[in-house]
Amino acid sequence: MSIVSPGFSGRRRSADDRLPPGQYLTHDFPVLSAGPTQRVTTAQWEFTITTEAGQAHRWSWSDLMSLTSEEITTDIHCVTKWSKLGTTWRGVPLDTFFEDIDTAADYALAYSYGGYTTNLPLDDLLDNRSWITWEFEGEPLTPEHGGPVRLLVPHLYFWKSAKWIRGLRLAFEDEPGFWESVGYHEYGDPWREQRYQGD
Ligand SMILES: Nc1nc2c(c(=O)[nH]1)N[C@H]1C(S)=C(S)[C@@H](COP(=O)(O)O)O[C@H]1N2
Ligand SMILES: [Mo]
Repeated sequence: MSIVSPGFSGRRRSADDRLPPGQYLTHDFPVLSAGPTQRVTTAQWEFTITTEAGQAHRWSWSDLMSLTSEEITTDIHCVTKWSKLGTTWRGVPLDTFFEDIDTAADYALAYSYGGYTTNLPLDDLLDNRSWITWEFEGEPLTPEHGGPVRLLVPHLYFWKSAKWIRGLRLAFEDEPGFWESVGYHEYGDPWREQRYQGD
């Protein structure tokens, strides 16, 4: 299955229309990591969703591989002002993981191997807008770009797309993640240019 996300409509929209305010186009793929590149093998990798009631649901790499995946073509926007158009990924929508999860939580805190965290409203993970991904442009995700598995949330600034994703903690209250706690915007919509707190 191939998914074309909202905002991506191929050649019919010019690159300019697809560039949020203050962003410029890049054709390479910059690496931005707050700490060292994590080296996680697929055998070690595990993904856990913990509900507000403390119930944990876990998926191994082979569990992940058994789920129906799709190809995603989407634009991505980094808060440091680069945007990259028409990137292609393979992944499983978060909706799939939430099928059997009983939650009334409003927020999710994504956490990664290495300790990185980022927060977002649970709704933003659903409705086919966010994916657990392991391929970029048809190749396995490199460790520098978050391999073996990263979160992809292309409608928000790219710092929300946690590399080396390890799990999600669901809660009734919003808890700032790594960048959010040092002044980045809690939501981070590139179209509203929500870079920093107060934007
Ligand atoms: N685990 C982790 N995920 C992360 C980061 C990080 O430092 N650690 N940086 C974020 C930021 S600020 C950006 S712009 C993107 C960069 O992804 P890339 O290195 O694949 O371009 O990853 C995001 N996810
Ligand atoms: Mo970033």
